[in-house]
Amino acid sequence: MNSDRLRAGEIERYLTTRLVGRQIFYRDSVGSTNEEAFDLAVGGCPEGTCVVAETQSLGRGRLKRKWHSPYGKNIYLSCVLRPALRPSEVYPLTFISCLAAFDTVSSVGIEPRLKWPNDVLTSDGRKVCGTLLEISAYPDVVRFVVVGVGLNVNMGLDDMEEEIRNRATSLFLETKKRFERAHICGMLLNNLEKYYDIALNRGVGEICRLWEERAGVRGKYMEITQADRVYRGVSQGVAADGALLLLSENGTITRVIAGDVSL
Ligand code: BT5
Repeated sequence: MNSDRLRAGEIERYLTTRLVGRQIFYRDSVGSTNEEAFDLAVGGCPEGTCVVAETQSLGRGRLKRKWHSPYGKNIYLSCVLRPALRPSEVYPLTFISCLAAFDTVSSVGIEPRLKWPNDVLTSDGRKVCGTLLEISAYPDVVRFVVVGVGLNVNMGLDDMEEEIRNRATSLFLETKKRFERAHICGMLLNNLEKYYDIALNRGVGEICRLWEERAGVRGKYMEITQADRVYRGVSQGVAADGALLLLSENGTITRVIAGDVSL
């Protein structure tokens, strides 16, 4: 199974989508699949176009953090979407990738947890997947969105750098089974389209509702760190635009739209 490849033809065998993944660019090595997808989007590629890679030398998280991308072990995927949304409505699309990964992880028998805004963890708090939404927009309309997903599939402890060894995991580490990445990737893309369709047909507010339901955050005490401050309070759930609502001790409700949650 170590020799499995993510090639488009392999992934297509598992696709049931009409849009997402109908064109897949397979790369052995890239800087970042998000960057490649961004360039393809600027060049006018069709909606649903994806880039997958065996490794990334500059895989990125939020705030220029590094996404560790050992060769041939995991899924590094980016998908171009062109939703007819206003820039202010686009943030909840982060949740479609988290929900898609959540369902994919569940389907192999692992119980996942969602962590606001962009992580999928296992029940002991280890990160199995991170997602990164990048946007190009005019003042009044979205031009395109790149949805990036890093899902750890066959990565073992030896494949991990020190920085993440205590906080990351993979489908393999959780189940002691190796997985065919093309199969996992196909399921992920099918799920991505399922949630994208919900966002388009029922509105992004419905995506926020589904995310909140799966995450079970309502009523939980949370601390959210941003570069220069910490928000503390009891979660009142997620607003229709994706902001996390926190009730602080003095009774005010704060809308938080970025940051890291301490669990
Ligand atoms: C994320 O950022 O979690 C978003 C990760 C998105 C990665 C995908 S891969 C395909 C596409 N192309 C890209 O260049 N990016 C996307 P953030 O919430 O900021 O979390 C980053 C933190 O996660 C790091 O600082 C590490 O602590 C941890 N981390 C890095 N690599 C990891 C890995 N492979 N597994 C688990 N945790 C990791």
